[in-house]
Amino acid sequence: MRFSRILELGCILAGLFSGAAARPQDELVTENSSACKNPPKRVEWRQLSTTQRKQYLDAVLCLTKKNATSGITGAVNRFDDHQAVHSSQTPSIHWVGHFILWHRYFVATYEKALRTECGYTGGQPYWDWSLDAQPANLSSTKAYSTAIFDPTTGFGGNGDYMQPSVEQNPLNITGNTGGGCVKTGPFIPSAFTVNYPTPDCLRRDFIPWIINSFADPKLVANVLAQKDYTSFARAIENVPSFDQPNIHGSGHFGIGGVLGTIGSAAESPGDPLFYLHHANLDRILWTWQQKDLQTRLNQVGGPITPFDYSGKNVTLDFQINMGRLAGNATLKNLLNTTGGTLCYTY
Ligand SMILES: *[C@@H]1O[C@H](CO)[C@@H](O)[C@H](O)[C@H]1NC(C)=O
Ligand SMILES: *[C@@H]1O[C@H](CO)[C@@H](O)[C@H](O)[C@H]1NC(C)=O
Ligand SMILES: *[C@@H]1O[C@H](CO)[C@@H](O)[C@H](O)[C@H]1NC(C)=O
Ligand SMILES: *[C@@H]1O[C@H](CO)[C@@H](O)[C@H](O)[C@H]1NC(C)=O
Ligand SMILES: *[C@@H]1O[C@H](CO)[C@@H](O)[C@H](O)[C@H]1NC(C)=O
Ligand SMILES: *[C@@H]1O[C@H](CO)[C@@H](O)[C@H](O)[C@H]1NC(C)=O
Ligand SMILES: *[C@@H]1O[C@H](CO)[C@@H](O)[C@H](O)[C@H]1NC(C)=O
Ligand SMILES: [Cu+2]
Repeated sequence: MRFSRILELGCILAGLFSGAAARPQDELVTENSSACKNPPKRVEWRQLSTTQRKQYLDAVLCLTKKNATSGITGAVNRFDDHQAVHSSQTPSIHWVGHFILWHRYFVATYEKALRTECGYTGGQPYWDWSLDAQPANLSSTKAYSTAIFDPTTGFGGNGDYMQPSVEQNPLNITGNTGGGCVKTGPFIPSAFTVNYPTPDCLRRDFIPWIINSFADPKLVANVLAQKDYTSFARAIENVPSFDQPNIHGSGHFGIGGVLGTIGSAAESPGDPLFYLHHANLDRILWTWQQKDLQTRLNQVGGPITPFDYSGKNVTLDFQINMGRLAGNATLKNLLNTTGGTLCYTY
């Protein structure tokens, strides 16, 4: 299994930092219908005006100026807090039945921080990469000239090319074009540091063939065609191999490649683009749910332990933990995005 490195990496990091990790809050967050009156609407990045784009990017930078509260060693600010919580749970939240709902709660928790702590008034934007992929020309770099990478109104672009060492590329991923620090946009080294687990610049490492094949609209259609939650959850991650594309890998490896921040399983939320990538995956879940709400607001499944497809499955009362970022929530509470535990729509 080629991706096992990713899990191993997660285990190593979790082992290193678990001693310092915050204990979860005692409260259990439950649904409260009166708590969601005006759900913020999440829109595609391109639908925001340039003023709104700046407001969003400013709110992200604002989070980096507020002191950490997660209690996790190495997290300096509120942006790092989120990355550190993801990192500490990496080995138990991927290739499991709760993968997509854990990340749903995670993105919503970040969105809430932007809104309540940094005055952002919109919903968490998403990046629909399937609009940019060129599956008929895998060497095309067109996806990287889209608005999201704009040097002044977007997140900036690629890093300079660096040749990865054999150790840095255990999965033998081909075709990386960057790996250095991001050189344009709001997250350049003079303005932004990825503090956790050790301070570094934000790195990007575009790989055209991955964005063009993994973000193929046909793959999205296949995920949306799944008949039940268990098969949906499995289709969105697919198998851990670069020989078989999966839409979850599109943003991670099309942007993060071998050396980029968002290509690291544990540290990927160190790239602010992570939240736009995962909001799009969440939108795909939401879209799938809309096709049969009665069933799809009440159904979960898939393994509790990564890849354990014949073992125990998650159930509606399975609890998701956000460290000190938010209280525990059940999967049942996370199926409805306007149920009160969550409050947003698309
Ligand atoms: C929160 O969820 C975690 C993980 O599912 C669980 O281990 C923990 O006991 C829960 N905490 C509370 C207070 O229920
Ligand atoms: C439900 O949410 C409303 C509005 O936020 C709040 O006033 C009320 O106390 C909440 N009820 C419970 C039971 O938490
Ligand atoms: C934030 O942390 C710094 C460094 O530990 C400290 O000097 C400062 O007082 C803190 N600010 C607030 C508002 O707590
Ligand atoms: C494919 O993309 C490459 C790189 O952008 C470009 O040079 C080439 O002309 C494209 N090929 C076709 C058939 O469009
Ligand atoms: C990557 O390449 C090295 C050297 O050729 C090889 O030993 C290793 O098994 C390859 N790893 C994978 C995951 O294919
Ligand atoms: C978990 O779900 C899978 C797929 O539906 C099923 O094959 C398996 O038997 C279930 N596991 C248990 C322990 O019930
Ligand atoms: C989600 O929960 C809210 C609050 O309980 C409820 O009003 C709404 O109908 C639910 N959504 C769906 C699609 O059932
Ligand atoms: Cu993740």
